[in-house]
Amino acid sequence: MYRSVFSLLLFSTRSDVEGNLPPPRWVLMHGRVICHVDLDCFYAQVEALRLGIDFRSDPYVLVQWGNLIAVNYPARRLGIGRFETIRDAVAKCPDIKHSHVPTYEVGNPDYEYHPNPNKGTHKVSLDPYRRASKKIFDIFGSFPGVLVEKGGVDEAYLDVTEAAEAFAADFVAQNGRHITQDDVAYTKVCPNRDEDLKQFLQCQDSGGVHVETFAPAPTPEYHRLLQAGCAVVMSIRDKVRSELGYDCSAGVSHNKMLSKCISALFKPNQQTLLYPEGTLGFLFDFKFSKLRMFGGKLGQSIEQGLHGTTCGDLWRYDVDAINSVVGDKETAAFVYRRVRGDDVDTLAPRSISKSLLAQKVFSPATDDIAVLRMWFVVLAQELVERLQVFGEEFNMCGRVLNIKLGGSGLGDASDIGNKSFPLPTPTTADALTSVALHYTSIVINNSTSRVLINCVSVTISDFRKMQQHEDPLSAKQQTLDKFFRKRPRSDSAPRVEKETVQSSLKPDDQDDGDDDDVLIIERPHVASPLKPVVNSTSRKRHPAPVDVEVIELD
Ligand code: DCP
Ligand code: MG
Repeated sequence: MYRSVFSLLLFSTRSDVEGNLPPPRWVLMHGRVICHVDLDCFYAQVEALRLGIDFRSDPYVLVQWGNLIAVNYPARRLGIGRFETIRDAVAKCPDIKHSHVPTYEVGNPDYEYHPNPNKGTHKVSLDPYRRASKKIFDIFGSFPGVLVEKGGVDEAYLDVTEAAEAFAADFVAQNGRHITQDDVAYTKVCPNRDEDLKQFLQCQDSGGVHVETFAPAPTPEYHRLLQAGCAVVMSIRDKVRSELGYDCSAGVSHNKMLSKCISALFKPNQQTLLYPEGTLGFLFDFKFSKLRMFGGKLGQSIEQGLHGTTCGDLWRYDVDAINSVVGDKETAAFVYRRVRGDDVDTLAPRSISKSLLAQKVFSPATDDIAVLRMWFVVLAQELVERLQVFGEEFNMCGRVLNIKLGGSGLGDASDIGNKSFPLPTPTTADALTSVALHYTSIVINNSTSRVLINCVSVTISDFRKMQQHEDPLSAKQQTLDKFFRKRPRSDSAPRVEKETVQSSLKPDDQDDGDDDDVLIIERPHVASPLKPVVNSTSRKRHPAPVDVEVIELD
C-alpha cells in the first residue's frame, strides 16, 4: 500500500519568518512511478499523416467550420493558436497547410472529406480520431507491468511502477551498475527551485505558512525507480511513434496530479520528470485553478474566499480556514493536501462509456419530417457504426434508445421532446431512424402549437455484458415491430410527454459524442441551403402516424 493518511508528513512545522525550511523528516515509503501522457496536437497529427504532410516541420492546421481545432507546433511557433479563424491563420502564414475535419452530408450515411462542408448541411465525424486513439491505447496496454487509465481521447495515466522495477533490475544485471540520470538524459528534469521557494517563504507574513509535503522520501532507490520509469515511458512513446507515427509528450512523477501538471511543460515530443523533493518548489507559484478538480466552482470559491491564485497562496491556511470557505471539512482537507502536491488516487480501470451519443444542431429550425429524416439517417448510421466497435471492444450491448428533440439548440437540447425506447434489434440505422421519426411525428402532430426543431440527438445506453457469440447489433432485444402496437385512433390522443430518463447521467457518464457544436466556438449562423420552413398558417401538417403507439419503457 502506498501510504495511508497523514502520518507520513515529511516536514510539517511552520516556516519561520526568515523563510528557512525546517529540516525535512522524510518517511520511507514505497513510491509509485506515474506518468501522464498526452498526444501532441492530436487531431492535426492524424490528419497530417493521412495527407502526407510532415507535421513536425510544415505549419498545418485542422479546421472545423472556419475555426482551428488543432494546430501543429510549427504553426504555433508562428503565433497561430486554437480557436483562431482560418482566415487569421492564413493572414499570419499565407502558405499554411490546412484541411477540414471529415463530415457527413445530410442524408448520406458515410462521412467524407468534403471540400466545402456547410454547417447547415453537414455534421462533423470524429471517427478517424477515435480510431487513432484506440490504436494508441492498444499500444499503451501492450506493455507488461503498465496500468493504463484513459484520461481523454488523446491522454492517459500510466502507472509504470512495476515495469520500472523490472527495468531497474535488468539494468543492473546487464550493466553491472545502477541506472543514473545520465542514462535517461533525453528526459527533462523540472528545474530545482529551492532558492525561489525560499524567497517566496521570506516574503510571507510573519504568521508564516504551513510548509508541509506528502511526497515520498527522495532516497537514491526511489530516484533510480523514477529514472527507470522514464526509460519505460520513453520506450512506450517510441513504440507509438514507430508503429503509428504519432508524437506525444509525458510527465513522470510520484502521482497523477503532478504528472499531469508537468507533462506539457516541454511539448512537443518530450518527457519531463519531477523528483519528489521538487514538489513544493514546483507548486508554490503554480495556479491552483490548473490542478485537476480545481478548474470549476471549487477553484473559484477558494480564489474569492481566500484571495489567492497560486498553491503557495493557500499554504497560509489550515484546514479550518479552508473549511470556512468551502463549507465542508473533507473538501477542505482535500484542498489542503492537493495544494501541497498530495494525490493518493490510484489508476481507475479503463472507464466504459455509459452511453453513445450522436447529435446535431442545425438551422433553420424545422418541423419538416423530410428534413429531420435526413439528419436522423446520419446520426443513426454513425451510432450504429460506433455501437459495433464499442460493443466488440467491451463485449457490451445497449438496451435503451433515447431520442431528444430541441428547439433551442444545445441550450436545451430536449425542450421539445425526450423519450426512451427499448433499443430495436437488429440494431440497424434504418431501425433507429424509424423509431426516431415515429416519435418525432407524434410530437409534431400532437403538439397544440407549432414546434420548430433545431437540435436532434440519438443516444444508446444501458449497456450490459453480452452472452457468448452475441453480436452488439443483434443481441436479444425487443424487435422493431413490437415498438409500435395498434391503438384506435382518437382525436384526443394524449400528448407525448417529455421524459428525463437520461437526465440523471452526469456529463462525465456520457461519451464524448460527435459534439461538433460543443467543442468549437460557435460562429454566427451561415445561411443554410436547406428548404426554409413555411409559416405556421400555410404549414402542411404531416399525417399522423397511423396505428402506432410508442411503448414506453417500464
Ligand atoms: N479538441 C477539440 N476541442 C477542444 C479541445 C480539444 O476539438 N476544445 C480536440 C482537438 C485536439 C484533441 O481534442 O487535437 C486533443 O486535445 P488537446 O487539448 O490534447 O490538444 P492537442 O492535442 O491538439 O494539443 P496539445 O499538443 O497541446 O496536447
Ligand atoms: Mg493533446
